Amino acid sequence: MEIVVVSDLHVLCRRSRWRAHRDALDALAVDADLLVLNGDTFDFKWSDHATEEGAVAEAVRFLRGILETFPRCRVHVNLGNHDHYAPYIEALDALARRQPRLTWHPYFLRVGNTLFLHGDVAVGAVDPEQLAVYRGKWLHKKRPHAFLGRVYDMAFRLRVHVLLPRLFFPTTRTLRRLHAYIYAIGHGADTGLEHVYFGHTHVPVRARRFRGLTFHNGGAPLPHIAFAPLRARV
Ligand SMILES: [Mn+2]
Repeated sequence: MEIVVVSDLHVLCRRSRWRAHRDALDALAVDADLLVLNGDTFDFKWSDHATEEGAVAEAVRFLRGILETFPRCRVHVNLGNHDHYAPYIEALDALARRQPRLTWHPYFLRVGNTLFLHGDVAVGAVDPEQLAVYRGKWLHKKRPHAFLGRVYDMAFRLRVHVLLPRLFFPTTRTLRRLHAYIYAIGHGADTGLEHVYFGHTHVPVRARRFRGLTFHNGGAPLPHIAFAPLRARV
């Protein structure tokens, strides 16, 4: 089974360069059996839409477009923190009921020897209860004032968004937390798990071995950060 996985597109956020990578994604996913959108596919916190309805409608259009572009491919959506957003979840669930090729889960997908999860357990939420509490804060998240958006635009020009994740998410600590969470949900190496695909940290991880598992993170389509959709054969 050919699987393509892509994380942290942050569609809806003007700072994301996802459009520049769409052709590469399309080329990779054209003959895939499954496309995994691995969380923060949409960024409702930093959406420029005037209304939440507008933002949700654009997200649904994007997913419909994906399903049309890859007519023989199944599409699985894992939520991340930025799209663990109640109005979107309702629309996503409604779409999945109408589209048998589309499935979704708030936290993860296991296929054979491979686990896909967003990776926000890296903030320190190393069991399902802690992660649910963290995600709960995003369900009805209000958008910050437009001024803060402009501050972030400037911070991006200064590459703060490149430096801070490396500070907050040193890879060994991230992998230690992912490892703890994976065992807490009962998907350890003892169950035949070999590969873990995650995102969230915006720090690329290329097939790093850690305590019996191999971890992969394709980065994020943000300026000055490496990004690539990844291919997994399961
Ligand atoms: Mn995230």
